[in-house]
Amino acid sequence: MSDKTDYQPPTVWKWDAENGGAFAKINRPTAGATHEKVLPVGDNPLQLYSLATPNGVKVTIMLEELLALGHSGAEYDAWLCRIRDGEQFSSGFVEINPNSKIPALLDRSVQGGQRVFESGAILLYLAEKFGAFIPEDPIEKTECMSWLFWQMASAPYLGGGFGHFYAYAPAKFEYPINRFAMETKRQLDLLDQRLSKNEFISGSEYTIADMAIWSWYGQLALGRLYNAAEFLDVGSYIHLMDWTKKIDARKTVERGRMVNRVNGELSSQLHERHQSSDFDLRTEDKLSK
Ligand SMILES: N[C@@H](CCC(=O)N[C@@H](CS)C(=O)NCC(=O)O)C(=O)O
Repeated sequence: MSDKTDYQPPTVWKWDAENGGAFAKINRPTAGATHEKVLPVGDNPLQLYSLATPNGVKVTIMLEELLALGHSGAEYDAWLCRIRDGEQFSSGFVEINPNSKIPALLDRSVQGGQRVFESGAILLYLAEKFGAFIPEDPIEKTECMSWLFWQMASAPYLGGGFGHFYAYAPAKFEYPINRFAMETKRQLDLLDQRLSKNEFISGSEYTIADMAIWSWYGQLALGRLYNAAEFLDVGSYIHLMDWTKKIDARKTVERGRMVNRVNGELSSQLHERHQSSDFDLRTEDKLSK
């Protein structure tokens, strides 16, 4: 182990705002709004405030899937929330998500407006509202719920654990990288075993569990997260890779990934989405001309 340190925790922890990590500027030990700002609201029933991280993308994929099935009630305005600039701490955002994290949804089709936060809760809310992408069969439905909650509980080890120490921490520390690489590979192996016997995560149907898990583990396997595909030897999880590629080929997934995206090719960035034609007319390459 190369992480020799003479650090001794003090009796009472104190906030060191300059800890050097990639998110030092926005992290704070307190909750609540830091500034007053009203959120924009569009004409569609659903208002989404988000960013195209894995947690954001799982919701935009679901919305695009619902629209592709013909559910016009799923029309949505997607507004960009730049978390690196602290926009999740505005008073308007905190009203919709007191936890100050994207994604956050406001359903204006409900009397008085219904807020929904936590990406898993948003997926479940939409699946139940439209009766889609959640199995009717009680056994598959229960599997779907188990895997959806599995994703919500497991991805913090991948993102906040492995991803943070492998890609974002101010230095490469062997102990946490080893610990979280081991756990991430265990999770990948679990999914690979599940997918060796089932076409989709909850069984025979494509559901919100696939959308949630693909957004993290599928994108990791495709080398889109933390530049870690080789380090984690993702190609060895062959069933996971097959499932990943099959989902990646969906038009709805391509669209969902573009919404609220602020990096990559300009033609793949749709900062705000208000209607379906925006995918053809309002990507950053077109707006910057
Ligand atoms: N469990 C939450 C996690 C959401 C989350 O961690 N969002 C991140 C981006 S992926 C965020 O908004 N971070 C801003 C911050 O921590 O201040 C969910 O699934 O909705």
